[in-house]
Amino acid sequence: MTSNLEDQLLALRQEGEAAIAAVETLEALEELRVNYLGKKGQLGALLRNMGKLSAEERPKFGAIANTVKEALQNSLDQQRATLESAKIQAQLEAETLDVTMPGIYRPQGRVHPLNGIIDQALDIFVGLGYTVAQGSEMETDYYNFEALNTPPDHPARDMQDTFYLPDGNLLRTHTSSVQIRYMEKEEPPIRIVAPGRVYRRDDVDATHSAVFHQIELLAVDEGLTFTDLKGTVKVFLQAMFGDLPIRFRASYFPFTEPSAEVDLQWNGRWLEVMGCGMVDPNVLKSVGYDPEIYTGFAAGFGVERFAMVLHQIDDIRRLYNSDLRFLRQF
Ligand code: 2NL
Repeated sequence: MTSNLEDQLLALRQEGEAAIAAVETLEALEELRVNYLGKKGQLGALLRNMGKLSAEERPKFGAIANTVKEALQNSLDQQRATLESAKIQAQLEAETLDVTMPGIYRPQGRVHPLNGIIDQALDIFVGLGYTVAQGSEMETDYYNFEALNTPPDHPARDMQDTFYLPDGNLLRTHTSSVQIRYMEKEEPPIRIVAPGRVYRRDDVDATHSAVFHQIELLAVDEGLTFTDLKGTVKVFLQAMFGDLPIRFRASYFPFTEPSAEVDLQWNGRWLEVMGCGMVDPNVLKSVGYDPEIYTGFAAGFGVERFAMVLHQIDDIRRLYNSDLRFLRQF
């Protein structure tokens, strides 16, 4: 009886150790533990037969059963340690970062020269207390011309100069329309700067484009004079171009009176860079401001022209080609 049970114990140990050594996953190992050492496991089943043994046989059998249990437990612990470290090793290998691998090339973009000029100009005006205003590129005849004291027979209204849309609207020829809409909504004092894309029916050449960019500024308050205009324009131009001489030349715009053109001495030559003037009383009236109380000044310039002067660009079309060999220079 004893030897039979003993043989079964030893066979269980041998079979168990072999099975444990062969197992490849922690989950399968746990199944084996339950199978051999668990409450309803094989070792327990053999131990339940101990009752059939004589009083002398029992301690001997019990001692063997203990060594078998310890041996199996040892094998389980060992195999668990082996599998766990193999698992960590595999994870480490899978997550390894080879810092000597070449990186992924991500080309870096940069600010387009036109946006660079716009950013610079807006920064200067914001620094002077101006608010940036923007609006639609499609406009009505009223906001683009009529409210700006531009009579129906003015050459700017000619079909030859303006893009009219089939529905009677047009593509704005300046950003002044943004300023008219702003004045309609707000009361003085007003200081705004309006950057944006504008459209003219020009033949395209080295210095003309049908689509270009303009920045206009407008200030309306009690007591503003031409001196305020001159001071503002001078501060702005010197911040953009450096401490160079400037001069004002009398000119004409329908929406300002008096009007002037501003020249800048650049590389020893006088260069026309801006137009400006005191807001015509008719423009103030059209937005409901009393010209007996308020005066205003306004100015406008082309962004492309500034970019061409500052970066020595010889052809306006280079600004629109998106040729990286050109754009990388800025
Ligand atoms: C230029 C000249 C100018 C203005 C724009 C303006 C706007 C309002 C009222 C009065 Cl709402 N004037 N704008 C005035 C003078 C000149 O632009 O050469 N632009 C490229």
